[in-house]
Amino acid sequence: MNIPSSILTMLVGIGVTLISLWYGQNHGLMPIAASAQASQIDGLFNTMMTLGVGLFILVHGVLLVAVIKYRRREGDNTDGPAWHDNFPLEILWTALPAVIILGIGVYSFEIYNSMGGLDPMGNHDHGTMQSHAKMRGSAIAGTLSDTPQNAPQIQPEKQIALGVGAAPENEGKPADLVVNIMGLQYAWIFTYPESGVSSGELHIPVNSDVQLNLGAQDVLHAFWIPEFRLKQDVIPGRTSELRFTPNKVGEYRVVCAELCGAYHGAMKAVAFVHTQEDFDSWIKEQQIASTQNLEEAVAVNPDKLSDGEFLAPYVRDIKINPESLEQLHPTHH
Ligand SMILES: [Cu+2]
Repeated sequence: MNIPSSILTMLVGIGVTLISLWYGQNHGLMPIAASAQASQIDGLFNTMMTLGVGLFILVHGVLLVAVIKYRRREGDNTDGPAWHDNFPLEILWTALPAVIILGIGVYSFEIYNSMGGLDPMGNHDHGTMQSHAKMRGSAIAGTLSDTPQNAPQIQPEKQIALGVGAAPENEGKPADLVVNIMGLQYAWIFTYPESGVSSGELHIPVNSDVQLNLGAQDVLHAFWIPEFRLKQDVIPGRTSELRFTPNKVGEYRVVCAELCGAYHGAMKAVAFVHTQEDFDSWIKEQQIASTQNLEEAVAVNPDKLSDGEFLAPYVRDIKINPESLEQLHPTHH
């Protein structure tokens, strides 16, 4: 019995669809999702994976069938039929990708918006050159809030137009925690403006609305935490922003995703997502450690000491006895 080709085509279509749908959800290519925003990105990725697998099977299936079915038979040296132009087919293979690409475009823009994506065209900072010059000269500890003197006064929230801002439901609300991040060859420096702590690691409490303000001191870097599905270029002289909600306690890698120099590959840091209590105690520890360092720093700072205090540690080393004094002042006799 011969199966009509339309039924065969339909069965193949159903099979390809089922395989693509299954693989699109079970590819296991993504690391664990550790932020509230990650599931949306995964949704987009899975959709593209589903379409990609379907197209892959379709294209390679047709190739395989053609290779087997239309192979040259023994003793057949004739030319193949010279046919060209299949108008309906051409319409199909032009329209189908167009619809798919448009759909993915609209879908991804929708996700970017719902995550709080910022409009790069809204970035009106005319003071880029001045602020760049200023950033170069500033010390590592320079804060990201440094604004160039002669730059036009712009509302800070208007100036930041790179990255991901507050999700629509958090719009207008200040974030629970703000961390300023400075990228430099070859490290990330994390400062916590509220508590004055600075660190080489990112520590954030779970399920809180976290805002990262990102800047670069020297060259382009890119801040990337794969588990949060967030990546943002950091640009000297500009501040970019990432706002998100970490939702899994754990330790994640912070990667620089922009080739920034010879030791770019070593530009790594760790992001710790803590429970709120653990985070509070970490902040406290850091504050105690930094005040201790500060006290030590004051103790060796000569400006803050009287001459006696300053010389005290040295006096012990100078062995003064009457004979040496005599030698020092021979003219007094
Ligand atoms: Cu880098």
